[in-house]
Amino acid sequence: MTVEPEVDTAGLGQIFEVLIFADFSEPILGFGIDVDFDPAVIDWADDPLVGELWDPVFAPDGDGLAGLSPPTGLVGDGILLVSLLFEGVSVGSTSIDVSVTLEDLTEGFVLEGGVFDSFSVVPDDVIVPEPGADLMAAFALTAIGVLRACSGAARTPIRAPKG
Ligand SMILES: [Ca+2]
Repeated sequence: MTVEPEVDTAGLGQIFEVLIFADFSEPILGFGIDVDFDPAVIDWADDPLVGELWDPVFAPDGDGLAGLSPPTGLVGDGILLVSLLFEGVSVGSTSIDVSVTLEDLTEGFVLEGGVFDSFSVVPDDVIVPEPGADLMAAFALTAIGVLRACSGAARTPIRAPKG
């Protein structure tokens, strides 16, 4: 599985999407996962959407991160599992990772015969930077703009009074 946030850095209050894709070498009939992140840095902005190749199913832990693909299962690369919406809630950085709770038998990747497939995850990180960093950059750009405007004005020839 790969975790693919649409941004590397998210502003405070910025809502951004994170997609989770999987490669299946054998047909997978259903999946259930958990998504792990630091809730002090980012938080859910909306309910997750299960990829359109799956039928969303009830997840006992309430996170909605589960889908089924009856009757033949799904096989192939780059299959979208879920689309997530997060919001930056405080300054910091967090990894976004995927895991499976072993005691929760609705989580994992189910092969024909009801056995679970093994899996690996490539997590990713999202940073919520200090808002001051953006303000300083904006101020610097404004200052450069003002300097340019001033030097431009100085180059404007001053008309000599007629007469
Ligand atoms: Ca779950």
